Amino acid sequence: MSKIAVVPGSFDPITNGHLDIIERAAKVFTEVRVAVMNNSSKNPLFTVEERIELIREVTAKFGNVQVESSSGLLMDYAHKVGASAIVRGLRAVSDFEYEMQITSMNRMLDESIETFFVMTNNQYSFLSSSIVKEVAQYGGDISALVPPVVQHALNDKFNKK
Ligand code: COD
Repeated sequence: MSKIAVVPGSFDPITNGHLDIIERAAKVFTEVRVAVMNNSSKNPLFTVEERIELIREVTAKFGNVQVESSSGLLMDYAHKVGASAIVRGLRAVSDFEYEMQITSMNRMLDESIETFFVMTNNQYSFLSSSIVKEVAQYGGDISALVPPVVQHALNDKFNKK
């Protein structure tokens, strides 16, 4: 039986931490849908299309990962694609409160879809898209934090500004 998991996020841009979670999900589930949620409360550096393209390039090697965007509720999207699970990454205790809040809300919206938490590889436990953008903006070395294609995209963004 096919088991579909959704890995949702902003992915502005995708980092090695995100990739680690997607890879772990792709090993367990038949199909993974990475959902770039068009979250109006954030002011993104990359357009949704740019984020999708970067994620597609770095996840193509897994074979069972599809990338799409959605602008509504996550649970509506998950229901629409027939997912049985949401997979989220946990970095540190500080992630727990926020994750508990959104998971409880999502469960109220649709009890049939379970949320699973995957602990990141220790080497990425400090990593976030915001940190990567800040270091890249001031010319720091981010080669250990993001795939090369993302590093180039960040350099292009900041060199243009
Ligand atoms: N290691 C492991 N995991 C990581 C790392 C890392 N270094 N960095 C990030 N992650 C994980 C995060 O914990 C998360 O699980 C995922 O990767 C994506 O992270 P982000 O930061 O790109 O995305 P978020 O957390 O901003 O995504 C929030 C959503 C967009 C999913 C949320 O706002 C949402 O569902 N919006 C849609 C509207 C909705 O349905 N709202 C109701 C629920 S409150």
